[in-house]
Amino acid sequence: MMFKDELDNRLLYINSVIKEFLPESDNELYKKIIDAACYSVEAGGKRIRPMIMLETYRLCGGKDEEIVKPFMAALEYIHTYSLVHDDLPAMDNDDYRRGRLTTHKVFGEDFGILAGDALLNYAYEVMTSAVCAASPENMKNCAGAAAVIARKAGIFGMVGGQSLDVLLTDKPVNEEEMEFIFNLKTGALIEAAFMAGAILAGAGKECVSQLEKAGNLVGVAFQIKDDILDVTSTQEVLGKPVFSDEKNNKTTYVTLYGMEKAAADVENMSEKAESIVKSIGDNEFLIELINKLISREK
Ligand code: GRG
Repeated sequence: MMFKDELDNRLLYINSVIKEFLPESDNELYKKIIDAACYSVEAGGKRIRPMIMLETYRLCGGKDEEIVKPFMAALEYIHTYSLVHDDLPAMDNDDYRRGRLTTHKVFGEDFGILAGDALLNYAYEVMTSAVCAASPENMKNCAGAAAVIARKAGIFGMVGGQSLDVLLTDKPVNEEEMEFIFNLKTGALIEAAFMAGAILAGAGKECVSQLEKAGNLVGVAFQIKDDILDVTSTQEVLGKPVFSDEKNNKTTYVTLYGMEKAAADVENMSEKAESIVKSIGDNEFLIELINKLISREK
């Protein structure tokens, strides 16, 4: 099967998993918060984090895919909460996300905050329920996956990276700070995806740590690519092309290192990530997915 068809098949499956665990209630009094929380999740997205998690579970010999499902859904809820909060007026103040109006634009700023809070907490509810429901032989792996996701989403992960990013808004960013932000803000949740799949499959410490490294390389390459696309995709304003770098006066990987090094680093990092994956096992789809993420044009 062609990669594109496989990708479409997996996307359909992952969307069904994400939908399966969404919160529901017949009580009308919950309606607005559930609608606001589900709105952003149902808007779609590339779903790369759950997709990667399922593939590393397979790569590490996992056989019962039912075990991974709640963790795939939970990681996507956490990612979505981060986007909902990132779009708020106090942060990036964006009106559009995933091709639709942002959550706070539709439901109000208060419910933008609450929808993010709801998704984050609900993700932990889904994961801890899965830990409690696991058979004795799976319980340790499920708890391990939940712990990794919690750490990578929090202070020592995405929230830590976003915090430094916010602190340095409109300030010059040095190499060390940029590395910190990239590793944590973007890298951490992708590392969590690589690691959680492996942990759920019962992989050993060394293998999980190798996949953490691969996740970091993919996450950072993904973010550098994002910065490259910011420069190459121009926007027409009053008939004149405007580069996004000029719009927000932001230090990016490209402004810090130049386009040539940025492109070379992306290639280099993805090659390293691919060779780590290949050293662990055979998963052609995961290799192609890594390639696709860094060669994307939007
Ligand atoms: C608010 C705690 C908190 C964190 C926000 C994710 C994030 C941190 C900010 C979004 C801004 C941004 C450009 C982050 C870099 C990572 C990135 C490209 C996120 C978008 O992820 P995709 O491309 O989005 O996977 P989809 O919509 O496809 O799921």
